[in-house]
This record gives sequence, C-alpha cells and structure tokens, in this order.
Amino acid sequence: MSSEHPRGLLESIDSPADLKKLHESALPTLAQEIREELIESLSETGGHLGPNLGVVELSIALHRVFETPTDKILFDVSHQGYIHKMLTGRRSRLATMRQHGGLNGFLLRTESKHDCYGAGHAGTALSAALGMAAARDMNGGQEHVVAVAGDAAFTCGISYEALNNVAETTKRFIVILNDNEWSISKNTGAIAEHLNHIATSPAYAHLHDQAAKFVEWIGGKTARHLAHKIEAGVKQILLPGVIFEDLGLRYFGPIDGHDIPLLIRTFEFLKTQNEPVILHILTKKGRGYAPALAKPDKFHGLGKYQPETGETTASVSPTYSELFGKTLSDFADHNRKIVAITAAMPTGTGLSQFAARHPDRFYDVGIAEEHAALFAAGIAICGMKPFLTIYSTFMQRAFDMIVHDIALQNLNVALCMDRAGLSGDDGPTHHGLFDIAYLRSIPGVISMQPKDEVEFVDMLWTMANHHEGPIAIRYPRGAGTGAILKATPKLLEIGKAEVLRHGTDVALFGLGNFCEVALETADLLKQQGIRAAVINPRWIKPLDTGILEFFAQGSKVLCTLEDHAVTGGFGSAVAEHLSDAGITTPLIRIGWPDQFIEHGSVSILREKYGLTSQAIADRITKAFK
Ligand SMILES: Cc1ncc(C[n+]2csc(CCOP(=O)(O)OP(=O)(O)O)c2C)c(N)n1
Repeated sequence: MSSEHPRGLLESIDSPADLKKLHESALPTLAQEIREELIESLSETGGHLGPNLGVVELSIALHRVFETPTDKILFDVSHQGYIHKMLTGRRSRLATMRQHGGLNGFLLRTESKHDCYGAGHAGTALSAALGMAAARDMNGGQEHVVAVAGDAAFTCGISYEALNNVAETTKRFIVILNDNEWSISKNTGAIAEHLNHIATSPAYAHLHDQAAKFVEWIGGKTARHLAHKIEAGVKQILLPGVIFEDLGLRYFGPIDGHDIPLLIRTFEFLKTQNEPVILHILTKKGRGYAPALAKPDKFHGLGKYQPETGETTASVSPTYSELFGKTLSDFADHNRKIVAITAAMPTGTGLSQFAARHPDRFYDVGIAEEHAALFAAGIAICGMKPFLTIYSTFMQRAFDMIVHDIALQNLNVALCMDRAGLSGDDGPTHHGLFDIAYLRSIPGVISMQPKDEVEFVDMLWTMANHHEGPIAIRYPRGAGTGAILKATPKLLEIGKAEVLRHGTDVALFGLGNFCEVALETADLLKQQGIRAAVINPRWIKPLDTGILEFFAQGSKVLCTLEDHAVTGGFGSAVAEHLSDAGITTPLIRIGWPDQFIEHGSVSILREKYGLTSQAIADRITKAFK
C-alpha cells in the first residue's frame, strides 16, 4: 500500500477516452490500482472510503461504455463519486479531497464538465435524471441518461415519485441500483428486505446463472434478448413482486457488481433497449480493504486513519451528538413517553445508544425525513413525546411537515437539529445554515441553542418537560466547550436570556457556539478600551425582548453573532424587533454571508468570512470609532 507502488495503468488515464484505450483484460488491474490509491490517499484526507471501494468496478465499466459529458451519469448523494473524479481528469488532486480549495467530497457542476449534476442529499438522482431524459427527448437528442443510486436511496420517497413517472415520460432511461445492503448503518425497511429477498433467492440465482451462461455461450444481441425473455418470464413466476417491473421499468439482475466484463456487456446491452430499465447490481461496501469490510458503518465516511490497519485516533469526546444520545436515553429510563426517531443516521445523531437501551421506542425510518416528521406527528397526537432527530441540512426536507402537520396542529414534537451551523469539510450540501430562518417564521415553534454542554442537557430536559406544542433545538457538529456536566438537569425559563458580562459600550449577543466567540471578542475589545456586555440569548424564539431593549438602550452598538446564514437568522430576528420597537441603536450582524459557503475546515472558513473573534473585534472597533 505504499506510494512507491507503480500505478502504471492509472498513470496513463487522464480522461475517459484514455480508459477506453486499455485492453479489457487490464481493467481488473486498474481497479486494484484505484483501490490502493484510494485507501492510501483517503487515509490522509478522510472521506467516503467504504462507498467508493464498493463502486470501483462499476465506475470503470460506466466510463468504459458511456461517453461523458455527452452521456449523463448522475450519482445519488454522489459521495461515491471519487473514482468518477479520478477517471475524469481529477486524479492528481485526490490528495486535496475535502480541503479548502481542493476537490469537493461530492460532485459539483462547477468542478468538472463530467459532473452533470451536483448532490449531497439522498434520493435526488432519479428525478433529476428523468428530467434530463425528458429534455433529451424534447430536443431529439441521442445521449444516454444513467442514474446510479444505492439501496438506501430507495428508502427515499422521492425515488418512488420519480419511478412513478418514468414510464409516461421516456423510453430511454437507465437506473443502476447499487445494492450493498448498507445505508450508513445497515439499511432498514421493507424495500431493503425486498431487495435482499431477490438477491438471496436460491431459485432465482440459479435461473440467473443459467441465463448469464446462455448469453456467454451463444453471445450476441439475440441470445441476450432470448435469455432475458426467459429470465424475465420465470422471474415473474418466482418473484411476482419485483416492484420495478410493476412500475414500468424492465428489471435486470441481480448481477455481480464487481465483475467488470459482465458489467460492460450488460451496459452495452442496456444501451440498446428502447424501454426504461433498472439494473440491480450487488456490491460490497469497503471491497478490498479488510477494516472497511469489517466495519462498514465506520468506514462509510471517516477522518484520517492508518492505511495498514484502518485505526483511527480517538476524536474529542463527548460530541454534542453523543451527549444527546446518552441524555435522551437517561431521560427515557424514567419517562416512558419519550420516543426517538432518526432518518438513517442512528450513529451520526448519537441515537445508537438509545436504540440499544430502548429498542421498543426507537425508530430508524430510512432516508425519509418527510415521513419521519409525519410519523412523529402521529406519535405525538397519541400522547407520546417524539424527539425527531435530524441533521439541520436534512431537516430542510421536512419543512412542510413542520409547518402543516406539526406546528399547525400544535403537536408536542421535539425537533432536534444536529450539525446546525457550518459542517466544514462536507461543504455546501451539508452546512446547517438555514434552520433558524426556516423555523423562525413558523408560528408557535419555540427554538433555542445552547452555549455549552451543561446548557444543552438543561435544554433537552426543558424540551422533555414541555407539553404545549413544538419545541426545537439546534446544536453544532463535534464537541462543545468541555463544560463539566451537573448531576441533575434544570428547567430553563422559556424566553429568558442569560447575561454573562456587563458593559456599556457594546452588547454582544452570542448565540450557541458563538457565545464563546463573543466572550473572546469582549476580551479583545477590552484591550481597546471598549467595554462589552456579553449575553447568551439561549432562545431564538421567543426572543428575550426585555434584555434586548435594556441593552439596546444602554449601549452604543449592538452585535449579534451566530453560526447561521446572516439572512433570516438570529440577528435578523433582533433587527426586526428593534425596528418594530423604534429602537435605532446600530446593530452589527455577524453570521455567514448570503451565498453558499464552500467546503473547508471550520477555522479556515471562519477566517475567510470574518467570523473569528479578532475579525469581529476589528469590525466593532471600526464601527465604534
Ligand atoms: C436527505 C439525506 N438524508 C441523509 C443523508 C445522509 N446519508 C449520506 S449517504 C447515506 C447512505 C447512502 O446509502 P446508499 O444510498 O445505499 O449508498 P452507499 O453509501 O451504501 O453506497 C446517508 C443516509 C443524506 N445524504 N441525505
């Protein structure tokens, strides 16, 4: 696994055209070289190792048969697009993966002409691809449109909304279902079972082998057609429930997704079809790397590791997510009404612990945020207390359900938004920078953000004991300030902010993780002779308008600080109140600017966008003068 390894074949590839020049017999060696390079390179940068190791052969075969950028290949989520990047001229930048100024960990339209569609959220590939197929048909084009989606993408409702429309929309559409049985954790639900049933049915496997051998033996299009007809006919008898056929897509498979010649021949065949098709391939997440095969969830996406062993250095603990899982499990020991819901992120949200301790009150609904929110609504109506725990960026999916179902019916649902704020190296698809804006306008939704771990636990306790409608919390990725937890949590008074320091020149309202930044800023201002008050607002809604007006009247400048888009955020709420109350004290709003923020480390991005305590202090000093 050393970098001294000659990667002769890879060295010769700078574009899909180069790949097509290789003899087919060389492709398994190329796959091996790609694996080695991925394992080595990602050990330094981190990234989605397991999913990519699973699609090495698939990516090679796709680029061998299809012609990007003319043909369109869309990867669902696109976290598995690293090999696609390597084969489309970006291999030399692999070492810059997920770093500021380097390759994005997902596909980006701005990064390459071969990335016809950007993504980061699951379940988008089929609908977008169908749109491209429709546009192609309208324009009289000949190009192929291929959507590559994992089995977990088929737990997303949107994938079925797309499938529901395929047959009526186009005759030329290729879906590749990459089935490795894993989402980030083990895939869940009836569809996963259905796919598993197909993949493991001995009768069907035998039949399929016979059909494949028949193709091998006779060769040629007619034979493939015949074999397919026989297979399809019997398949209907054996597996009458292959749902894709009922939805109007001709189903092929399952085939071995690591067999390059078979993939190539199958794609060549699918290209000739004049009907929508879905090819079911079976792959192994983490293929070729024992540590990733042993722990598919850990190696789905991770930071640096030892390439020889897969060992990682222990991260700073506890993270907010871990603390969330533990705290909610503790509360649930004494409160039978507490229920935890995740949409395919049991580990990421810290809820695996809850699942282990309270399996009867834990639900992983798959990548189905809209369903999760409605499911929580139903649970709440019947008197239970659901904690709907979803990353801020994915909660965007459930906006209508929060408005129309949870808030309008004033249901007692706790909305917990993990990864609120900048997510860092995952980039714009994953930053949680909009949740204050989208929740703040919904009547009756209380929302808050803790300044540290102690307050976090108090807030969760307050949420568990709130019985008058929706209540939301946002908290950031990673660890907090290291505050020592108390033995017992306390109830917080809703809408009451906390004054941490008094000062009559400037009042700094530092929300959540930016409370610490506000305290540092106050120290820097002090060196300039500027006396700053620091307030921990705690509540985004309802605002503590009493404290706000008090400091607005007693200070020369107000400043809000938040890990959120400045547009529509906490500072906007403050500005609205000041305006309504006719208060004209100047207000500086610190937050992320009104643009999509690129990927990179949090420290680099805070520096770049003026969100460090030094930059904030400089801005305030300037305003002050
Ligand atoms: C809307 C949404 N919710 C959650 C996620 C987090 N997420 C990223 S990848 C993934 C699992 C994807 O599994 P699958 O599609 O089967 O691909 P695999 O990684 O197994 O190749 C999840 C849940 C997401 N990207 N988008």
